[in-house]
Amino acid sequence: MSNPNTNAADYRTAGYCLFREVLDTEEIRVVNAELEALLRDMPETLVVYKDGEHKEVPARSEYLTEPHPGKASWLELCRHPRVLDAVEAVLGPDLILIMSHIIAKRPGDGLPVAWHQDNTYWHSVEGTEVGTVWLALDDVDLGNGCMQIIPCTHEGYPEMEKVSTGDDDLLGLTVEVTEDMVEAAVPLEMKAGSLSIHDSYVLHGSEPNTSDRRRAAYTMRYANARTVTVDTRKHWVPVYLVRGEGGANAADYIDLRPGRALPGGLA
Ligand SMILES: O=C(O)CCC(=O)C(=O)O
Repeated sequence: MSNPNTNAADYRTAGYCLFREVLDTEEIRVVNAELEALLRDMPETLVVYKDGEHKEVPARSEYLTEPHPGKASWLELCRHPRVLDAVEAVLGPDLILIMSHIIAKRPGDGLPVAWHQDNTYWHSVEGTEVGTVWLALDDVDLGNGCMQIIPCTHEGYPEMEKVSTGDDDLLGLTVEVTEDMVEAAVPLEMKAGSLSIHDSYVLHGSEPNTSDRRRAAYTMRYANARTVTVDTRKHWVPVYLVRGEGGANAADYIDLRPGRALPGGLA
């Protein structure tokens, strides 16, 4: 197992870090029961962003985007105090939740995710202090297609050009990487309940799941509300203030700080 960087203090230079055992076994069991329900009720088609456009495609368990605005349990997970403590350690005390996505690769079937940066997909988000929590819902390793990161590739915040993969993978798009870059990639192997946080500019991706084990993760995306603004007229889901102060666009965000009730009617 090679996870050389597990320290929040290295996040700024490496572009990622790991927090082990953030959720306990019982908490993960409850989240996985919710996931099973979602998988059972999956519609035949889903609208996803693929090949540079939104399109309707046959549903897959990698495409479960934005469960949080419509379901209390996913929204509560996004403001779980221990998850937010980890986010605060890298992004500071003023935090907005901007998106989430369940990416579950079935045994022997999961789609690969080609090398990419996140930021170039999010035109409604302005600023660099944006990070994704990747919460492992299963034990993950190279065998079942864990996420891999190319450290330090966020340096200078480059906006890399996207090119078609011409292949069947999650995004249909990738960026040009050198052999040296690929050799530097770090597999983020971890147990269910652990999480990594990666910068929105750092290169990352994953291989298909060729194992007989599922590989599921819940990605929750946060930003520093002081330095990042989200144009909620263009953004496709509500933005939630989950900790601290909301900054210049605070009036546009839903207040979900500790003690605040969930939006009306959410079960
Ligand atoms: O789950 C994966 O393999 C990739 C996740 C990813 O690209 C992301 O969270 O930004």
